[in-house]
Amino acid sequence: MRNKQARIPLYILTSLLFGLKTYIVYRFMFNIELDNSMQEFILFINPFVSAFLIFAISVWFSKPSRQMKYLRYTAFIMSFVVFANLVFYRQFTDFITIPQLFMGSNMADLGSSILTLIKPYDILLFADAALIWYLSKKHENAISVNYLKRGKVFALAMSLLLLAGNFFLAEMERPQLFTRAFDREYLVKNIGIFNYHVYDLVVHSKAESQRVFADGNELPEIEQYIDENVKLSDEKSELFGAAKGKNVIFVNAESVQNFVIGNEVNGEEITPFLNSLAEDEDTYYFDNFYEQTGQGKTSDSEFLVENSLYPLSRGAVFFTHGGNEYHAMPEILKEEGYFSSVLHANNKSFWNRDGMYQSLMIDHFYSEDAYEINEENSVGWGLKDKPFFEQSIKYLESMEQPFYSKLITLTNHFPFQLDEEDKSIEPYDSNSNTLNNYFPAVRYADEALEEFFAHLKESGVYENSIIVIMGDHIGISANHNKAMSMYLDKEEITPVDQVELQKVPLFIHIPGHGKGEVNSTLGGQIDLKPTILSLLGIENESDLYFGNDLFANERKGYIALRNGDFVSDDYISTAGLCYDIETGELLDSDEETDENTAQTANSACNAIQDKVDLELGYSDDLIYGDLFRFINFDNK
Ligand code: GP9
Ligand code: MN
Repeated sequence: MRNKQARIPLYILTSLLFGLKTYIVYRFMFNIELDNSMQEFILFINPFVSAFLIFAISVWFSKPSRQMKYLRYTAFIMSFVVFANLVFYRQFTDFITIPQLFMGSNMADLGSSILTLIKPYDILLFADAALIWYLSKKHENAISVNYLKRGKVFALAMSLLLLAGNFFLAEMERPQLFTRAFDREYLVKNIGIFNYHVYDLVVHSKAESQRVFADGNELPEIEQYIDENVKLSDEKSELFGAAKGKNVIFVNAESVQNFVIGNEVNGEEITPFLNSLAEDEDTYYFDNFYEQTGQGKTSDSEFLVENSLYPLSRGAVFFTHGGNEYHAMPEILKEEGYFSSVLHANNKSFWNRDGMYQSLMIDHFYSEDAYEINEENSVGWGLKDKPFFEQSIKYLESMEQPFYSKLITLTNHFPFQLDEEDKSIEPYDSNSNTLNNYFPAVRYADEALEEFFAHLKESGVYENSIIVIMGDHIGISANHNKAMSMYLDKEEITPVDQVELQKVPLFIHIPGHGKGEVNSTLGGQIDLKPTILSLLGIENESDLYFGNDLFANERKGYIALRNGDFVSDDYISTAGLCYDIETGELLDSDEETDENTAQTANSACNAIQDKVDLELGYSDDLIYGDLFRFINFDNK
């Protein structure tokens, strides 16, 4: 037997160092919200628990050299997992999911962003692994232990005990954590990043098997739900057919949030063109409209618009289910003689668009190759929006009409980089460069849109078209709340504010219409497909979808966000808690039942939550089971 004098087995030392490091990363590098001391405590112990769990496995290798090798490599691999999550988090304020890992091309394409996301001091994340490497190599003989059965059983028992203790506390702190998951931050906060990855793997495999076993039996229940809860009335909206036979030009406005509309920075209007458009008599401007995307960002917003289905809570559905059958807007429009296309000056495989667009039955994709891109006309992610629109006009002009074309902009993308000559307004001045630079970038997008309208008018396409402009998702994440609260002149960004910041602008411009207005109907991206089809006067009764025509009188009255939060006319629910939308106050769950009303506000809010959960679940079922393959819409 070697090494009687070893005080502390290397796997325990490795676990302690690794646990400590991970804790420091959780606490100071991720922006994990801690509401009470119990959460603090759980966050403190879970890195040690997972580290112990993984490193204690080394005792089962009987050869000491193998033990050392195991510790060396796992310490590096696990450090890399922490590092990768950190880089990912800096970009998406979220943790990696298994489907994201298969988005290699996306990760590579992050290009200019990724460099801004890696910091020199990140190297320290590998310091403990390097130390373990050194110790285990240099002093292998001195520190190797040939564990007896007792030592092995101890390691195993301790691992399981620690894990059980951690899970018990987590479940106490967040009942139903594992069944409902809430969001990834909760999972990481409670069980740690490694156990979260294991959990994610299990969920992912379960989803995969769902497709294999789905046979369409699930459909009647979903159809019934939609008939009873979504398609609330057969009555057509007043605007049904208002744009019959017209082209649809849809602009996906990268990262434009609603708070910039009508607002100023340093005393200057941020979006003078969009502000004037909002006032225009041919424009409906929706100022109470939400983005509902998940991890798939732009692609999720596209998915919502084309299908009126929800994207997935994990990964980008464009990637994970790009080969499914759908019954998307381009397919429906094709039957009405429309030609559909997407114009976007980026790599065609980004977000797996080339694959997914075929499933959505989009006729043509004008991607990067269709544009002249050089040093002068590009910045950040690629071709600037002004030359993008300018170069797109020739395609629109020569396109077979009627057409449905979606143009996806790019310049106003994190990190909101602009060339000096494109900056018309000064950045904001706060501790967040992201927010500071956001304003000039949004102004650039606004000017690009103004030019686009002018090009459309010159080309003659304008008169025969309706133009829809929609912000795809937020540009400023909760990481910048301090700066955001300063800009909005608020003491802090409350959970209710956070949800409301998910509003994006929606403009529907119908040349010659004359009845436009600012419309404060509660809506979301899920509503675009029924709205556009109705404007074009296309009946679509047999379809399966979860949105409502924004101009319809009877609507569901709530907008589900992809993380399970929702907004209704009266409430905002976030992280499982209900708030009054007017006052922003938390509804008291112990509130006495008013004798005259059957339900307390809280239970009314919970009733909506149940519907939201059901609806998101049904939408997921349709996607996971690839259920559209069982429906023949031609016969309906
Ligand atoms: C990439 C563009 C940006 O082609 O759509 O994607 P995002 O990062 O916003 O999802
Ligand atoms: Mn985007």
